[in-house]
Amino acid sequence: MGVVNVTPDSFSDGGKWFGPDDAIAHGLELAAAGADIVDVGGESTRPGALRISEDEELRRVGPVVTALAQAGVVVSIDTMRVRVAEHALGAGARLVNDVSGGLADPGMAGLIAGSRVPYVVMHWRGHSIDMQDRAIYADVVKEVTAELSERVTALTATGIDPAQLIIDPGLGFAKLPAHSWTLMSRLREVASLDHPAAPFPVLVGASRKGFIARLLGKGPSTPGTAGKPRPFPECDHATVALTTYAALAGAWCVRVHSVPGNADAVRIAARLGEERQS
Ligand code: PMM
Repeated sequence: MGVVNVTPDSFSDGGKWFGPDDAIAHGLELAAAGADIVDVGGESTRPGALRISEDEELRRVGPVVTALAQAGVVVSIDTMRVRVAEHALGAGARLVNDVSGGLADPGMAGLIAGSRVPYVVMHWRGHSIDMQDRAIYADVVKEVTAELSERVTALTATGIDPAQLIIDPGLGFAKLPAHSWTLMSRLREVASLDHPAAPFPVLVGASRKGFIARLLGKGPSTPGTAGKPRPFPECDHATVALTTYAALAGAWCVRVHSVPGNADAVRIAARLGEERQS
């Protein structure tokens, strides 16, 4: 899954594809480079980000979803809002990626149940403005899987088919770097939720996240110290390393900002997986 952030301020590539023409060209480029899905989002979710209005979100993503879908690209809409998801599905999007797992907008579950599209349910504890205050865990794997299990139970109770659901540990969302590393290293446990339909397909969004930038940056990596994180675009080789690991751990999809190295890593892992099974 290649990412098109139609935002002026996203975590890792904010402002680069803010105009619709640049965003559309970038989406086509990601698809040509081997992305099976292009994820279009209009709202930044970097830690501390303020929300934008629904109309502004629609204005940002509408033309991009329409043009990419018309060009035959499989488009995913990255939104927490039912109205944006509905508009995007009407414009040809085929998957809804909701970082709030249905918690931000009570109308989302009804749309997903009615439209039967695949739906990414990410682990989320609250909006970006203060999400890092909620990064408190005694056992991060246990708590994230329990909270995702609760979401899956609530969503399927509204009529969503469990086969529509893809789960995501939400790396960096209400997580300190140590939490993201633990979750990343134990992806198979994340997939095995306490639900009759488990294991679920897992999507991993590690690309250019702060936990990578801090590990590879200069100096001490403890938040609040003078350690300087590595700039985000320089984290792409490390992202490929994590993609290889995720794919070998059985992940269904990786959400990445730069496609070529990651597409190769997925194919390498698939080939190794075949070999292990033979
Ligand atoms: N991360 C971001 C945005 N959307 N969606 C899913 N499912 N998983 C993620 O980890 C995720 C996401 C934030 O990353 P960006 O702003 O750097 O693209």
